[in-house]
Amino acid sequence: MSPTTKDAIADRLAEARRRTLALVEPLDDSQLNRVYSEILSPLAWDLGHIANFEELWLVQTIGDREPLHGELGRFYDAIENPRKIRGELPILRDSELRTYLDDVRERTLEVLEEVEIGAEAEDPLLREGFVYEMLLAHELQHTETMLQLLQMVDGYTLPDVPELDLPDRGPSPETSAESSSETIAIEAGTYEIGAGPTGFAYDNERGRHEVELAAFEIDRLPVSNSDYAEFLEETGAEPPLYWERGPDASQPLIHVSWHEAEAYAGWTGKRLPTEQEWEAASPRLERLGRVWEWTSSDFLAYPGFEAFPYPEYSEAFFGDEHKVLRGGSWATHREVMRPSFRNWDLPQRRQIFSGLRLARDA
Ligand code: AVJ
Ligand code: FE
Repeated sequence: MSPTTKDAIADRLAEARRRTLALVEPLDDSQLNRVYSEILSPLAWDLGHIANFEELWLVQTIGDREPLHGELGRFYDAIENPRKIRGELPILRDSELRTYLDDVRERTLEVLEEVEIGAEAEDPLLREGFVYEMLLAHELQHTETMLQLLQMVDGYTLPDVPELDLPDRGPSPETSAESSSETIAIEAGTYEIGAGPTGFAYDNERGRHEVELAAFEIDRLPVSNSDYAEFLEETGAEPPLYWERGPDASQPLIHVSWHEAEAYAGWTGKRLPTEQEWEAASPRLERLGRVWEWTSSDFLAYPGFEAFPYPEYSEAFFGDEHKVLRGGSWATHREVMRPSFRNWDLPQRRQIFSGLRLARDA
């Protein structure tokens, strides 16, 4: 692979890191170490985990080097260490943490010089630069998790830097009364679902396969705060998380659980789309990328699923416990948004940037 492509990878890794560091720049060490919520990690854990994941894949696995801190990696294993205990782990903190981030990156760049990452690379981890794409996606996904926690930090405001030019900070898109109730009709037929064989995608998006869908309708826009306000008034349901901060009526509803999304859809006489319906309709949907959209689907393996490169990324979460979300939110980097991307979470969660879009049988 040509040196410019390696340079491009190095630049993108640097850009993701600038985004990560810009997010925490306004905070001091005590805020990084503080446990704000049982369902989220202290920011210091996310930072150390980002570096440790990089060290594991780009330095140890690809570069065949020893880790910098021996057994430290086991405290950054997301499955071994549930979020509610992460504040008590002997993880790196303060200046040691910053040094670790820098030292791992230095070694990553050293290894990058040595490897062959072309389309013909023998190692499937290196083919088309897969492992580098995975690392980039991982860091960018963690910046979204960090933003979930940053919502809970009193007085936190996003630094005004280009790395954090998040869509939510732009002018709010106009919606007229008629456009918010418009639906798109999708014909019955066979649709292709999932990521194609080339280009970066997670294992859970493969293999691409056909599904038969009955005719259905789906809303052009996600449910708005003003739509939901009506529901709250009529039913006395509990408001979404952070509702008291004063939502802009025309903006998409955000911070609702799957249960709340289901209840709202039922109240309107419609329903949540399945993830297959969502993906089939995706080229025609509008206002994507402001809120994740809950679907009615459980997070399950596609036909012919093969775990790659490790079963703990997706396979460990398959089953009826987690529901799939599609699209992406204002906190999702555009580089990790794609129609086949499957996000998942527990149905009671609402600290995530989640809303919904309504569907119904035609
Ligand atoms: C895809 C957001 C559900 O946070 O558990 C981060 C992403 N995986 N590190 C998660 C992820 C490993 C994942 N979600
Ligand atoms: Fe992770």
